[in-house]
Amino acid sequence: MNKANLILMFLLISLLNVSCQKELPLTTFTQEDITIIPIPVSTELRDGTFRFTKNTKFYATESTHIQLSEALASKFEKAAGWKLSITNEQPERNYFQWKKDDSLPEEAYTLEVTSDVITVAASSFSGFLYGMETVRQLLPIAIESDNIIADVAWDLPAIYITDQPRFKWRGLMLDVSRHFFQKEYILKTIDRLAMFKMNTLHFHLVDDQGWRIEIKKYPKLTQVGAWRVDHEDKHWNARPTTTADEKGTYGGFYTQEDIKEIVDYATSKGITVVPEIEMPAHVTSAVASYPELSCHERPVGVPSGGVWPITDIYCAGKESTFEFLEDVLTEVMDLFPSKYIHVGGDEATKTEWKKCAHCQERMKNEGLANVEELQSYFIQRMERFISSKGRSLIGWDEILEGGLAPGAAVMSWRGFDGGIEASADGHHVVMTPGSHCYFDQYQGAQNAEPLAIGGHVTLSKVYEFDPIVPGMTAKQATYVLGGQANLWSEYITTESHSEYMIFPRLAALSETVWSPKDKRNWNDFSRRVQVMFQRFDIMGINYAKSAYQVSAELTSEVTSPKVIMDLKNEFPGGDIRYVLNDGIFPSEAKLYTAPLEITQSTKIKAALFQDDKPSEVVYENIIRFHKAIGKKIDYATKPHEWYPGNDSTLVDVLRGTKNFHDKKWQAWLVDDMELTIDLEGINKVSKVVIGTMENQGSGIYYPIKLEVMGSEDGKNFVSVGSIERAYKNNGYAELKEFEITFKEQLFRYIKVKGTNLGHPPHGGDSWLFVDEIIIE
Ligand code: TNX
Repeated sequence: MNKANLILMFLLISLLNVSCQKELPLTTFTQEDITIIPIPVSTELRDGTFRFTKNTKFYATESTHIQLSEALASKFEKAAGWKLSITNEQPERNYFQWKKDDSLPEEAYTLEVTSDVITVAASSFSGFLYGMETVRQLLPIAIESDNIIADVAWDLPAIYITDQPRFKWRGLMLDVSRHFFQKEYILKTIDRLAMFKMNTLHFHLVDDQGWRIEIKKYPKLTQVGAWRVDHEDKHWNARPTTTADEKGTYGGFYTQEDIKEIVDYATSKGITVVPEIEMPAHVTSAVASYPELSCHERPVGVPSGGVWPITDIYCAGKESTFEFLEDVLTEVMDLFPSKYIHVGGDEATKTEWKKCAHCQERMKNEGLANVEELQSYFIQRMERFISSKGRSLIGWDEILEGGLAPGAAVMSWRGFDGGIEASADGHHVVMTPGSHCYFDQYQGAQNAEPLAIGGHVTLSKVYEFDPIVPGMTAKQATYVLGGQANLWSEYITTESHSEYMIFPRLAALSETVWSPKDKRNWNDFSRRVQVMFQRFDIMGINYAKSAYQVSAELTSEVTSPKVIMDLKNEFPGGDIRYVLNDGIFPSEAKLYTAPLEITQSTKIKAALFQDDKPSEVVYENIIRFHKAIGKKIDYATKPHEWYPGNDSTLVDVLRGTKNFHDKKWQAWLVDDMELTIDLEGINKVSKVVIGTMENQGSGIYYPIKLEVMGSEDGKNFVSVGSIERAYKNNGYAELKEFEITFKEQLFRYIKVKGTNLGHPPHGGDSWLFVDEIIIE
């Protein structure tokens, strides 16, 4: 090939190259495209577009800025295949820069994007980090990809954002005791917390079922206390008690090296790790390791499942207990630089303290009137130790009982009350009420969700959370540090299940603790979080889609019997379609536009449709009309005052759910149920169905006997059938219909007797729950 030909070929190849790298048009952005979560304080969309190309540079001179530049550059390396350069000389055009602005508060940032330059300004590391996280969320979702994605316009809108958090404690608690989670998962979760501008990981390292942190001075805590007999195949509350001589094989713990790695990594993501070392209760794992820490000093096994009440607690009398705890906390404080050290303090049943000579002597010497004051002595003593090391104690709201040490902070979990009380007394408070912040509870209909502990904390419920409670004074509000979600892990055995419980609820929580209250808007959040779902998809996060589940709100009228059925899902404006009775689903499904009026027994199937396809979980129900609807019930034994229902609860067509607080149930505690229904006329009767529930973890048991009797005059009854069912251990929440059928007879009155188990074999009282008595 001669020289001229060579040049020609070279030219041709360059031309080809240029045409392959076809220029994508610059994206034009609208307000709709801005979907940042948590929503910033102010956002001003401007004209213009910044485009990242393989030549875009980061201009960074300080080490923290270089570190953050590298973090974003590595995302581009994975998703775009570019190695963006970081330079300490100001480039001429198309670059990303960091500006120190000491006038901005801690954690605040401003972000200015022009078509040429991206500028993040802040006064602290966290501020710069959050500015970068906002840039990340303004970039196409492809930025989350670990594989190169072609033909992406890596564009950002020209924009000006000012932003800062509403609260300074924005937390998530991970319980790694009930189930152990690998270090790698903790690191991954830290990343995801930072993405939502959360800044606290509360690390629940100690509980009855496992001690999870290496303590050099007490090696048995992890040799013994980190391992339990593997009963993972059984429901948490149906696991047998283990003894001290059984070998534990389920568990794990973090070495001190692991902990350092976690803390360092968290620091690089603006996250403080607050360790929780429980005391005086929730410590069976420690007592199993060193029995002398308890009052009774008997060897015990590390429990494999639920323990209730919790009586194997630390002895508050012996000095050696306090020496042990001070040693443990010294090692813990060396590892965790956090201001706050969490000492638990919850759910101590103090029966041993009442019997223990050491505890009694302590009470006498210290002038303590009762065991509650002894708990207060315990916590106050730990508070003095912790504050002598320049740190502050935080504990669950039980630490308020019997008086609280002045410098201590309170985590309010039994509702908001503990936090209200503590803030009135000048204590700092973190709000974590079960009603809004317990991510171990169901986020959708119980029958459509993986097994959880109970309760309902839906996405929109989390979104309603506010750490400042109406009625708090302005002064009290200043003591509220912020809010936190707690993920207890009794029922969470895998990382993917843990993700399912955290996401998307964490997104909702982040907005409640970061964004100004007046920016909160459920409809707008619904739109933004659904874009976030696409990001989660690319990130491989197993998030819950429960907000797409269709549920029905049913009301009934019993006089001229009808049921009004209102179908909905959590996000507004959904395309819900349904079929009734023998309609074929989904092909014959009709668009739902208004509540349905149902006047006879009806089957229904409904779901949310997206692109003409129903979502995975289909709502199904059978509304069953029967002869007793609205009829008068004469109760020989009244239901308990906590579940009184009303005159027609048992004959209103409406069925209860596994959420036993749903007001569709009547319940009897220890007492039997006995009632008579007046059909107000002679009827042909051949079947009686009694709807019940079992949830042994919550003390609810099936009846051990049901008997049905009929009468024409209300005086002379004949027995038509009965069912006996002996108590059986059952770890699950279940709904069951007991059906008694008999040869058709003429009756006006139907008497139903349900025999309560009374007292379950392992002690306590039992509830008998009934939602409907169907007569056919
Ligand atoms: C109560 S919240 C506990 C935990 C359980 C949780 C289950 C708190 C301070 N104590 O030990 O795991 O309920 O929701």
